[in-house]
Amino acid sequence: MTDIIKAIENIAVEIYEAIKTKDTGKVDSCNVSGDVQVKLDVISDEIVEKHLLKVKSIKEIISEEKETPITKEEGEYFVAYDPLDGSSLIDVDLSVGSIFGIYKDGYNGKNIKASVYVVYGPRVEMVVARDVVELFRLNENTKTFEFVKELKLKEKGKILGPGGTQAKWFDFHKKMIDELFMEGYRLRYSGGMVPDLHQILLKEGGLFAYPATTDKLKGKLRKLFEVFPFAYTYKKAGGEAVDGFKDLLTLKADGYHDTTPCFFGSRYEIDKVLKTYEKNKEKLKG
Ligand code: AHM
Ligand code: MG
Repeated sequence: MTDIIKAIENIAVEIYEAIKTKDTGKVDSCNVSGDVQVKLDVISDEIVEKHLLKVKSIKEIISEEKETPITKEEGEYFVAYDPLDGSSLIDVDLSVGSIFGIYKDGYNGKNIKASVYVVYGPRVEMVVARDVVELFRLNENTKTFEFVKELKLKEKGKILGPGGTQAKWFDFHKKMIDELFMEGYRLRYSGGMVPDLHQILLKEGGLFAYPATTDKLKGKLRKLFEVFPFAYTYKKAGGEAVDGFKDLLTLKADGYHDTTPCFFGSRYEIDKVLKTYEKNKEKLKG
């Protein structure tokens, strides 16, 4: 596992360099989920692949940018990654990130053993979740990551990141979000789940929601590359991660690019989500 984390540190340094120096434009193709790709998606994907394939303990890798995995002869870990999450923000110079889920025996929620994400912001930070959740910061002189502190969520936060097209929200979801704002929560949503979830984690509480919508009952965010890794991080930090009804890490993945509605946060907010969704579960059917 340490060798995988070391490889991710090297990947982060290289992707950050690419973000600073390469073209921010689009390519003519879409990825397997139909998202428009930018050149940096492709470059970042190549950087991750190059480094991870050299790691002995890795058996298989699968990228959000690719249809199928690459399998090796040796190794025990399965790594699912989103090389450049939030890349639609690259041309407006907002923060983006890389996400890695490290699995054993396949890619279901219960099989995730560790998760790592990197935020490319004014500074580069890396959060590693194993038994505990630790924050590291890139020292630009030495190109190494230095330990900053352990991260823990409190029972309740003050900020809210409500994703999904509002015109397509279910009425009960809209009411829940409105009630949270009326309780005093403040809006914090950039459109990049890495910086948005990083903010809630570092501010020690709050709620990020990417719900089912009337046009997309399974939400947008992908289980393997985005949802399971962050669910693991939030749970290890003392928070909760649910699909509205269940712990996200009890879910199976129906295909590599399967999506799910998801909510990450501290206990108070997730409790409200669970109660609201239980009361309204019939409305989500058909
Ligand atoms: P991407 O992997 O194509 O970048 O898409 C994932 C991103 C997340 O970072 C973010 O939370 C979400 O898409 C934003 O979606 P929306 O534009 O619908 O708010
Ligand atoms: Mg993504």
